[in-house]
Amino acid sequence: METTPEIALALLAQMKRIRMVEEAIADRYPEGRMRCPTHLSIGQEAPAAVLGSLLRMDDLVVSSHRAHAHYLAKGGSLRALIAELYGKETGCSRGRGGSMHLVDIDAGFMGSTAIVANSIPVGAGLGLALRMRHSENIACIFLGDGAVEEGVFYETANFAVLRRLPVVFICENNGYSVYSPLSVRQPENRELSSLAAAIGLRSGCVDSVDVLALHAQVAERMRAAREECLPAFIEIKTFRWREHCGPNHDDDLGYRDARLVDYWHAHDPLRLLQERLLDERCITSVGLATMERGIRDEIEDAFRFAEDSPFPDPDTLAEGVYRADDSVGIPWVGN
Ligand SMILES: Cc1ncc(C[n+]2csc(CCOP(=O)(O)OP(=O)(O)O)c2C)c(N)n1
Ligand SMILES: [Mg+2]
Repeated sequence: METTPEIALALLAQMKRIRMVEEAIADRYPEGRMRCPTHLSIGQEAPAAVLGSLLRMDDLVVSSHRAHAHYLAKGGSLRALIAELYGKETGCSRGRGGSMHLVDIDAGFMGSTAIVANSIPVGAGLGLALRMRHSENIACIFLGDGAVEEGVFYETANFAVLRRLPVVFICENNGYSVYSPLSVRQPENRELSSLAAAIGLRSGCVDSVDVLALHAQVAERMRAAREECLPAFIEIKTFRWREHCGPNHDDDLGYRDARLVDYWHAHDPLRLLQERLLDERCITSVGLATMERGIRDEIEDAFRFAEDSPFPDPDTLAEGVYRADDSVGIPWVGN
């Protein structure tokens, strides 16, 4: 698929939106009204934006603890995300789940969970359901490099290969599981994509610095996965800018080499894409300001909505996320 100027602009808008939403969350977090742990994707917006542009509305997605970007890029409601962080009844998990438990079934975002790797088999189950119904849709599983160290990843990958499930594993490799770099978790020179390839997944590794190149490479791999109906693993090299959990920077702790941090700040995929689109006159500085104003308005609206929404009635907490009369079937998969 050719990465047209329209796609490039949509990628820029989505990445900007994700970053501005998360910066707004980080700015307001110290007010103490978002009482859940929050894992931000600032710096690593590119994989979510690219997948969001390539997945169809009726493809299905699962993710894990760092899921705001995936949820938003798949079309999850921003108002319901912010209300969830505020613990409000109007949140996407009715205020019961917080930042790590996002869901928007209408958008095909089937859920994110806090236990590393535990949404991986759920994604394969969605793929199995799609295959059994001869659907042309795919299930996309977002996971981090740390999740590849969980046994359930291997069981699920094996099952997906065995049953030729329409499943794409998107591994955001930011090089760290909390404070531990890959170098203390995996033998030297081992690529995660080679591990996945050894199990039989169509596998490859791509860099996210050049967002348009990333889009073209992922588009080709997604096309193959869809048309040949073979499960795939796409490792995307990326970098988180803030602390593992929370709104702050933690580079003073020294667990990441300063040169690595400097490299990624100098090669911010979002800034590089923006500069390129300005250079190539795909967008003017006035157009950019209009884009930013629109996003800012949307964010203001979402925070106002969250603040004005009620907390859950304590007597209803045992109801869980879905009310008894809610239809929770997957519209395209059937009940
Ligand atoms: C089963 C399990 N073990 C440990 C944790 C604690 N934990 C939360 S996030 C995380 C790191 C995961 O790293 P990665 O998958 O690379 O995702 P990233 O945070 O880098 O996006 C860990 C160990 C957990 N939530 N679940
Ligand atoms: Mg990681």
